[in-house]
Amino acid sequence: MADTTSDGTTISGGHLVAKALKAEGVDVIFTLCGGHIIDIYDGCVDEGIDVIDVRHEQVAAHAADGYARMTGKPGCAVVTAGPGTTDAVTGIANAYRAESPMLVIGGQGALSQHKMGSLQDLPHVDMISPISKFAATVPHTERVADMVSMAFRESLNGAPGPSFLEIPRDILDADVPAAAARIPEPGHYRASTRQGGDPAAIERLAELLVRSEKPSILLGSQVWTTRATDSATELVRALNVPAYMNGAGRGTLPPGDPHHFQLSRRYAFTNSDLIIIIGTPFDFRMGYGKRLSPDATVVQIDLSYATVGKNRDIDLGIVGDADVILSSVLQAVSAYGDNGAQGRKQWMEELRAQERTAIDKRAALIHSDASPIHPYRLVNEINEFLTEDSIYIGDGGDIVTFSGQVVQPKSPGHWLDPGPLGTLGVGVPFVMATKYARPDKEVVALFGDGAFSLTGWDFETLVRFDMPFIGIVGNNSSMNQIRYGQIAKYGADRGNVGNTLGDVRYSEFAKMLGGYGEEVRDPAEIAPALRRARESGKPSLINVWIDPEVYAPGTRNQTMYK
Ligand SMILES: Cc1ncc(C[n+]2csc(CCOP(=O)(O)OP(=O)(O)O)c2C)c(N)n1
Repeated sequence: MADTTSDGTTISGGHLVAKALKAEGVDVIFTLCGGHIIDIYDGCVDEGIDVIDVRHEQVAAHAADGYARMTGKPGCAVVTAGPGTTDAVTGIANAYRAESPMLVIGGQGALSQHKMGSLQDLPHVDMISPISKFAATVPHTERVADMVSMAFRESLNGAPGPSFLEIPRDILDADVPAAAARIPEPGHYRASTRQGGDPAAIERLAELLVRSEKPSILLGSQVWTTRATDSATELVRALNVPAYMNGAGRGTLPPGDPHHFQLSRRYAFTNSDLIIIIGTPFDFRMGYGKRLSPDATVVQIDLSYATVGKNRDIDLGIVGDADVILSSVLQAVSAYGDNGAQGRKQWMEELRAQERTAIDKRAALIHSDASPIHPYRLVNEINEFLTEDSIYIGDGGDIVTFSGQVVQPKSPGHWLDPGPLGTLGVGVPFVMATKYARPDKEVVALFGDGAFSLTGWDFETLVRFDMPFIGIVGNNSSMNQIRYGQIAKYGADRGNVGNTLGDVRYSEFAKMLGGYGEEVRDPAEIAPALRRARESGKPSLINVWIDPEVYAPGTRNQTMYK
């Protein structure tokens, strides 16, 4: 603990917030202004913390989430009391389900007017407690920095997630003696080690792997969260294990790597004798674990004790950091003279044949010349456009389901999707966070026209902060993922209720706000338009007119509800 000064100087609550953010390494806040929070801005000016001001608080919260995913550091959004905080709720909820560490600071009426009906007074903490890892009111100016660091510690406890602090107006405004305010010292206010697994469990997993003839491994989001890319890659290569990737784990292995598999997961999980699930829960994306062979030995590794063994029985559960655990397993495996890698060649070939069959099945659609454009053609063009330095963001329904099958990020940490909350509208804020955190990277974002509309006005913020990116709208003038299920259930006559949109030329919207835009109706024009967007050096929207009458296999099977 280090008191900044003991010379009698005073410091305000707003400045204490900024000092605590600085101690955490936060270099930017995403925010929309309000009278309750102006003192925080003043503190940020002094501490050299950037202020990115957006047009909707949902965007601020999603951007804080995206920043955390990109940097590995908690993100921060600052929003005003009442509607400012309620607007941010969706972003907090999304980060909660996606296990993304961030702090949202909300304004509040003055404590001196507590429960008197002050402007924008709401029970924020009660509202946000169930969707955060920690939610509290700061009761005294002296406690401001201490509670900010407490919120960060809680955010990073186990599987990470969002924290919320409400700081009343008079607490932010007041000055206290600097010596009385605890300002925790960077690196000294939480554990300095990562959580490793039980050594006996590591030995057991090494033995299971060496003995397995048909193993498969799923590298989930926590592989990226814990930066386990190298240890995971080394392990699957050393042992010759097929790897599937989901969520932020996509890109752990580069496309073309012999251990990289994508389209044969169901076959692998039905036929494996050993299945290792790393850093992803048995939620709907995993069919609640029901699609794993009942005969397989199942191992689950997760940062959260509460996730391991949830919804499906397992044979070995290890709680801890994926990188630490996989590195230890690698070491344990090296003790075996023969790790069985050669014996798995045939299993790998069997899976590769499954992948080839799946690729052949859709080949005609991938190369379709139809207009309106087939979504498979669009997502394939995008996949071919991506470089090792392109970070891909998906925000939409059916079109993003298509892209999940075809688009392969070329590098780790180069894939962003909302996560299990399935929140439409994350795209523009994720672009903002990514361009802030990694200005050296190209950002390519695919939107559904429905999804883009939710937070699209913040395209203007991207223009204002000079954040060039390549945006593509897969425009079917509908909310197709929902429309499909409605038509299937209620028939064509009644199925189009509440799910159709206007024919909006999003290229014009981009141009109106100072960006670059093009309309594309001919599939041969997709690639040239994407290249021109890249060359424009501006935030861009390429509005691609896709066929509203075709649907992704995942949508047709309604897998998300099964
Ligand atoms: C905030 C939010 N509201 C509603 C939904 C439900 N929803 C899921 S997919 C979808 C349709 C999205 O339409 P669009 O982005 O145009 O993509 P498309 O399915 O047409 O490809 C909707 C409304 C959601 N996931 N998130």
